[in-house]
This record gives sequence, structure tokens and C-alpha cells, in this order.
Amino acid sequence: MNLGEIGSSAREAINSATTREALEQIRLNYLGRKGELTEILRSLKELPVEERRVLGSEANVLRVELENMLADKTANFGEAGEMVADITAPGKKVSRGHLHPLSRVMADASKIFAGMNFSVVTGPEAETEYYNFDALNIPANHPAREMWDTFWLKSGKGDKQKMLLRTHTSPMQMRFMEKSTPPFQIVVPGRCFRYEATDMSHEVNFYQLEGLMVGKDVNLGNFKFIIEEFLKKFFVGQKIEFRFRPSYFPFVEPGVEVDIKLKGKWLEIMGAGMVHPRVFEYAHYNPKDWQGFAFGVGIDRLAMIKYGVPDIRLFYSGDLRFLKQF
Ligand code: FA5
Repeated sequence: MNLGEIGSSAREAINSATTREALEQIRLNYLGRKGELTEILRSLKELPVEERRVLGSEANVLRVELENMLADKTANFGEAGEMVADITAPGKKVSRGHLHPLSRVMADASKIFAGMNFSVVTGPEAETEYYNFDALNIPANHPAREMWDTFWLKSGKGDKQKMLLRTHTSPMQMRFMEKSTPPFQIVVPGRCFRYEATDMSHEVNFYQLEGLMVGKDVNLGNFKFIIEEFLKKFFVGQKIEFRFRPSYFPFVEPGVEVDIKLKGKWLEIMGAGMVHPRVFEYAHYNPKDWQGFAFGVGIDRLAMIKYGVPDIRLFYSGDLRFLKQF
């Protein structure tokens, strides 16, 4: 056999070997004292210098290759000869990760409203005092400002106004109205910030989805219908109990809040109401011509109820043992 033939027959033998003993026999056949490759290496000294150099280096390359193949494959068998690594087994599954539960709830909620003809728009997280408060009928020094504990930002050079991290998604109501002519219906998913103590249902950083529908004769009945439809679709397959109750926000009249029962306790999920005439005036809409409802629903709270998560802070813990469950 020449070197090429020795190489291919040795490789084939190694590949088809199924026991440790068979591999040892192959090693003896090719690399042992009387092995085929050993014979060739031994006969080199009888060759002319030039041939010896070429054949010698090829033979040594093959020797190293076969030694490595044998060592690799032998490692697949334990002492007793049993297979310790099944080389025919399917590969390890690569885990691909998935969306964070809050991202998923935000996307799902937006999709449900899009299915009811709402446009999805977004706005800035760093806001002006005007859009976050004044244009929503919450003037400076008004006690209602205390409803939203605020992270104020240091004023930059070009800032004409005080800047803050938006405390709710409601500033997008005015931003959108200024640029649009009704009728329209929008939702605004986004991140909000409040300078307040955290507890099981409050975070410093959380998410809301704002809704605004303006038309000639939009009424509170329309709001109730849309929200009931949304809750039915969002909690499909889940039995949930919810209630509407009167509330107060300076930018709506009347104002309502919606609660859902979570483990026997009512959890507030949204504030809402009919857009206040003063807000329409800020937008240069005639309040005699237009009516609308607005709402702001807590994404985190929806996620807590949907997945039975008892503490909002778990969403922000970055703990993979928690996140992998979704
Ligand atoms: C508002 O933020 C109003 N902008 C809602 C609104 C919109 C009223 C349009 C009328 C018309 P409120 O502060 O209640 O309201 O917050 C609304 C929802 O956001 C709460 O029901 C809750 O689900 C969620 N939320 C508020 N603060 C936090 C917090 N710190 N952590 C988690 N979720 C919160």
C-alpha cells in the first residue's frame, strides 16, 4: 500500500469503529511496531535524500492526523467501552431568547387597538413642562401637580422651558392634536417616570399606553365599549373581574378609573375620562364642535394581572430565572 491508500483505509477504519478495542487494534495495525505506516517510516532511510524528505514529511503528517483521530474517537468511550458521548445525537438546542414580558404586553395591547382602527404613535420621554402639565390643565402651583411626583431635568442651553421626564403618556394628547384635524383615534405606548417610593404596584420607571379618540359625538359609552372590547381581547381565555368608578384628573370631565381584581384585591389599571374643554382650547379646537375620550392604562399592571405576577419590581429585576418563565 502506498501512503495515500494507507491514509484512506485507516480513516475509514477509525470512522466505522464502534468499540475501544477496535480502535486499539487499528492503532496497532497502522501505528504499532509492525504497523503499515510505521513500516513506511522505517523504510525511509533506504530512499534517496530527495524522496526521503518528501515522503518523510507526508508520512509524518499522516501519522499526526491518525493519532489525533484515534485519540478523539477513543475519548467517546468510557473505561468499560461504553459510549460516553453519542456522536449521532442531535445537536444542543441554541436558546434564542424572547421578548421581555413588558415589551410583549405593550406590543399585544397596541395590536389590539390597531385592530380597532387606532393609529399607534409615540412621543418623547424627555418632555417640556408645558406638554406634561400646563396644556393638560394642570398649572404650576395647582395642587393636582402633586399627583405626579416629577423628575425635573437640568435646563440645557437651548431650552426655553423647564424639562422633565414625562410622568405619563398624556403629553402626547396635545402634541398629536396640534398637528391633526379630528376625527381621529390614537394610542401611545411608552415609558414614564415618577419620583416616588416603589412598592408592589409602583415603580420609578413604568409603562403606559395612552388612548385618545376625538370626533363629533364621541361619548363615554363609546369609551366603555372600547375598553371592554380591549379587556376581552387582551385577557382572552382568562376570567377577569373589572369595575369603572368615578375619579378626578384635571384634563378630563368626568373622570373615571378602571380596576381589575388580582388575587381578591382591586388593582387600579387606568385613569380616563372625557377630554376637558380647556384641553381642546389649548389645541385650538372648538369644544362645542368636538368631543373625545382619553385614557392611560398601566402596561405593567396589565402584565401583572395577565401573568399573575404579584410584585411589579420583578419585571425590572433582570433575574433570568423569572424572565425565562414567559
Ligand atoms: C395618569 O397617569 C393619567 N395620565 C391617566 C389618564 C389619561 C387619565 C387620560 C385621564 C385621561 P395615573 O397616575 O392614575 O393617571 O396613572 C395611570 C395608570 O398608570 C395607573 O392606573 C397605573 O396602572 C399606572 N401607573 C401609575 N403610576 C405607576 C407606577 N409608579 N408604577 C406602575 N404603574 C403606574
